Amino acid sequence: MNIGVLGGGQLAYMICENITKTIFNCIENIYIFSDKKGVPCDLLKNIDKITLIYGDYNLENLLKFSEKCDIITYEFEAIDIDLLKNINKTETQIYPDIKYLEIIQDKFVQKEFLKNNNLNVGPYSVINNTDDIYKFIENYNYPIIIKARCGSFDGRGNIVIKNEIELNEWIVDNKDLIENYYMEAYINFDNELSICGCKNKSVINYYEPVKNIHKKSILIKTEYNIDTIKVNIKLKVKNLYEKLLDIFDTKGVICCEFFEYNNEIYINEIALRVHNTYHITLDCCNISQFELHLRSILDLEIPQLSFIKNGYMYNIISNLHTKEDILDKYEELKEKYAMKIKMYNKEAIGVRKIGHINLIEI
Ligand code: AIR
Repeated sequence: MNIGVLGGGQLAYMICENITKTIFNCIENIYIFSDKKGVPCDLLKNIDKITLIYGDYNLENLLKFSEKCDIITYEFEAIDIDLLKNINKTETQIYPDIKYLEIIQDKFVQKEFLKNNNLNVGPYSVINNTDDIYKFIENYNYPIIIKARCGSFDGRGNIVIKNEIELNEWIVDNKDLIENYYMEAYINFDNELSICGCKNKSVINYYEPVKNIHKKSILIKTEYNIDTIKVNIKLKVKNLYEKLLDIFDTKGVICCEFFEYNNEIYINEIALRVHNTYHITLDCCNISQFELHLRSILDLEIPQLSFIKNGYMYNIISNLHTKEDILDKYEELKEKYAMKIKMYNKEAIGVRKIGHINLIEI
């Protein structure tokens, strides 16, 4: 079996690092496609069975790439869907199925889809003109959060608007681009949670939910401990995830993020890929989400997913949450937790995830 991965960032890097012996034996090659050099996957270039292919994301390049692959997966979502539809016309399979990718690529369309399928989401609205924004604020009041509909992640493209002055400024700066955004009421959540797993041969497998902390819309910490999340909330998260995977019926890891507010949960966002909030599985679970993803797309057996250790994951984020910040926190925890540092071979440009640290309960 020849596998292709679109994207050469840290997620692709960790997928490839988690090729276990069983997986290694059932693949001939893994091809990684990246539109630039200087990416985390560059580190894999001398590894047996792994080949890096650099080029622009255009039809010619991607069709050539797909000819080498039986299965293609992706490690980021902002890929031109029309290019992928062309690959879909060939023998090569893409997982997760791009009909779901098309839905989630536009975060407004994603919210509409979830709402229409009776899956709980918070208040949101399209922005066709400034009147839409004023009306929304009349209903929900400040603050609101304006989000880029397409192409953004890690908090990029999210703007919290706290008052009229900030709103007017935003309108002036974005008046010609207003339709590229949609808005959400700011949920003053009690917790942010996520869950991740996959569906194979009609069976839905998932890890226990985890609790997350964000700063400026970017994940800085994930926590897993049996008692962290209330039992009734865990149940709601799992039920909602099962409903979601009944609809998103495809191979590959799918992650869902939630807000917990007043004993209710609301879907914040869905990712059709391995996810930062489950990097903790690398050191605290029986198998990692990366191995799970490979097993899922290759139709290999999926064991019951379980946490075998409590732990934390801290993101190392340039100009926001540095390695030193985390090592300072570790000083107080080092009696109880082992530490594993993972750097991604990325330059510290702007606010950017460049590594993570897992703390594993001893
Ligand atoms: N990524 C994809 N969607 C969300 C995230 N965080 C990962 C992928 C992608 C990398 O982030 O691995 O390649 C890009 O990060 P950056 O900082 O280079 O933009």
